[in-house]
Amino acid sequence: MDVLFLHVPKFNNHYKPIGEYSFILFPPMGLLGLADCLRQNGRSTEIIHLGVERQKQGEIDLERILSERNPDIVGLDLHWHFQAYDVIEVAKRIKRIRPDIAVLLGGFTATVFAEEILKSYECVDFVIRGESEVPILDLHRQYCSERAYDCVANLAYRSGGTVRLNPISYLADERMLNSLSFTDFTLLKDYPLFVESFSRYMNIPSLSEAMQRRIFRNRKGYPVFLGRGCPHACDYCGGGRESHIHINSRTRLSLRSVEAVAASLEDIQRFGFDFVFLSYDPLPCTRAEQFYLALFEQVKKRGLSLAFEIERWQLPTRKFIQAVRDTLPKGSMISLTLNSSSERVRKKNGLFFFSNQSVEECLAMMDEEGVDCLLFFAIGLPFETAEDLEETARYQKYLRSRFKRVKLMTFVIEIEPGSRLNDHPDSFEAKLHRSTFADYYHYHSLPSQNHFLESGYDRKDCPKPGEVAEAFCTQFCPRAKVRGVLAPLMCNMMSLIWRSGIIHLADRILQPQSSRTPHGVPALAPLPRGSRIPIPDGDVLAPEAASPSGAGARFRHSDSAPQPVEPPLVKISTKEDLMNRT
Ligand code: B12
Ligand code: SF4
Repeated sequence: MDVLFLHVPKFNNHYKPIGEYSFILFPPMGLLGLADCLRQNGRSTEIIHLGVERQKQGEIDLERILSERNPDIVGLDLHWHFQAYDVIEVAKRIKRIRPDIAVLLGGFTATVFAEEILKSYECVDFVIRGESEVPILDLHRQYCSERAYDCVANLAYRSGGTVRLNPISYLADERMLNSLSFTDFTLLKDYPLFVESFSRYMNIPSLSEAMQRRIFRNRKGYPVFLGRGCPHACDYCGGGRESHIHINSRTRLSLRSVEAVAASLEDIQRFGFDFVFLSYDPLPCTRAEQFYLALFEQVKKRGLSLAFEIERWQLPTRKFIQAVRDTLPKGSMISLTLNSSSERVRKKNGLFFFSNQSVEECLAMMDEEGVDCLLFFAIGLPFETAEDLEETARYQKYLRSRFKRVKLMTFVIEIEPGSRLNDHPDSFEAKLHRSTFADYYHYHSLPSQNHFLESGYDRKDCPKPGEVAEAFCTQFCPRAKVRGVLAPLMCNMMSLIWRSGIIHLADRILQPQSSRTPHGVPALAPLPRGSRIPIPDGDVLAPEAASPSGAGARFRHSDSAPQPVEPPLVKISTKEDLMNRT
């Protein structure tokens, strides 16, 4: 096989009261597109989701996977920082088993930390920074021929003991995005199991699917790919305007056509999902609504029965709300993001700005028109004082009592690599707990961390992370029906029940035939003994990387790494260029 992709979820997570579960179950939307691009250009490829593999086989047997497929390159997506530890562990195992196979990483987090990763982890050979359709084809061609990597756009690699970062000169254009399929699930091994058990945010491998459905009451959902780039600049986001410029060199939006998106929706339904989310809304309001209304017509024309969750980044008009009600299947809803009840906090964090009054007018319209709304809040934002937190809790209570169709969901904000908050913490009066890849690797290696409650930074004159977590438990937890001190009490009780094993026992009695992984069994088997090349065991850093304080080594970007002298050969990325090149 030419390129084998492995999607590695974050395996060990604890979210009281639930205990052991896997997270990051959706691969990046672009991964199916990458595989399709390789296939359209005559390369053999496949995606294996290691969560699905573990559920199907009871274990992840990398040795068998690699010997059966014998790939030239294994590509691991490292899009979300949550994957930092598990992806590196899989990369190490691949190199132990088959040092001859090239290990390639890509995605947002791999891009932000490309240099550090290549300096610190010998098990990683390449990182493609940013978008990757043409670069991955070029990389494969070079890997199988003269190995002249300086002409592969966006590629980061080691050469002569240093890390080279080729310029990020490849960016997909609209023609490229419209010509690829992002929903051909036949490229994903065992896709029916993915649809059934991984098309949601969490999976508990030690419980049967039937029991999990009882707990989560989930539908089988999938995000449809609409386009790339973002014109907004929410300061906590690692995918806003500036992040896209720094991370992917993307200064503009590239959107897919209505027809291409409608075809994806048809695929999503055909492959067995019953719910789709559109979590991307970067156009100005009028243009966005034109796009959606044309898409809704297609949904009606094609007789699709998928329910929709449409995340709007601006307040929708009455016409749009009515169109959701009249053209989309039952169960569809709109989601909006308010973050904080404080307009001051929202403004200071560069968040979408609409007044509370206009939000309430919009919620009233949805109530009148009979359309459900999911309203997102985030706590732990820079400049959010204890009073702001209390006010947000009060405001939520008021919204709940006034609007019957609105559901509220609150998250603790978390530091994201590549965000403005991450890159300029001083401007936000914040002190970061993690900023290097080694920090993320270490943090995510600790299974008891509850990342849902942990922002990863301290703020001046604002509640401490522990206080934010406590406020979340007592005032904002979406699972608890009660508020105040009773909420954590109930949670502790549930946690005890979970740990007593009663739920697992009941599950085994009710579903004796279902496959599940026994409690406490690690997702990845221990490393095989006797590797042929030395693989660092942990975050082994370059000697110059030790922190001046000596308190834990920290990576520092080195200015000394020589850059390629020649400009890159790949400058543009239309579909025709691609066809001519291969
Ligand atoms: C739409 C979206 C979603 C959708 C769809 C996600 C998906 N499956 O891709 C949903 C709603 C499901 C979602 C969920 C989450 N998201 Co989100 N999401 C976005 C959003 C708005 C756009 C995504 C996007 O356009 N990606 C950009 C394109 C470039 O990526 P792509 O096409 O998928 O992949 C290309 C490259 O990344 C690369 N690549 C990807 N994989 C690989 C692998 C290899 C081997 C190679 C070579 C290349 C490569 O090549 C691809 C093709 O060119 C971004 C913000 C933004 N505006 O970008 C946040 C963003 C990506 N999400 C983010 C987060 C944190 C999350 C959640 C963890 C939130 C949470 N706590 O639950 C979850 C994760 C859920 C999961 N994986 O199971 C962060 C990631 C930050 C980080 N560096 O870790 C972002 C940046 C927003 C933020 N808050 O900072 N998200
Ligand atoms: S959070 Fe803000 S900056 Fe990030 S993708 Fe959404 S709109 Fe863009």
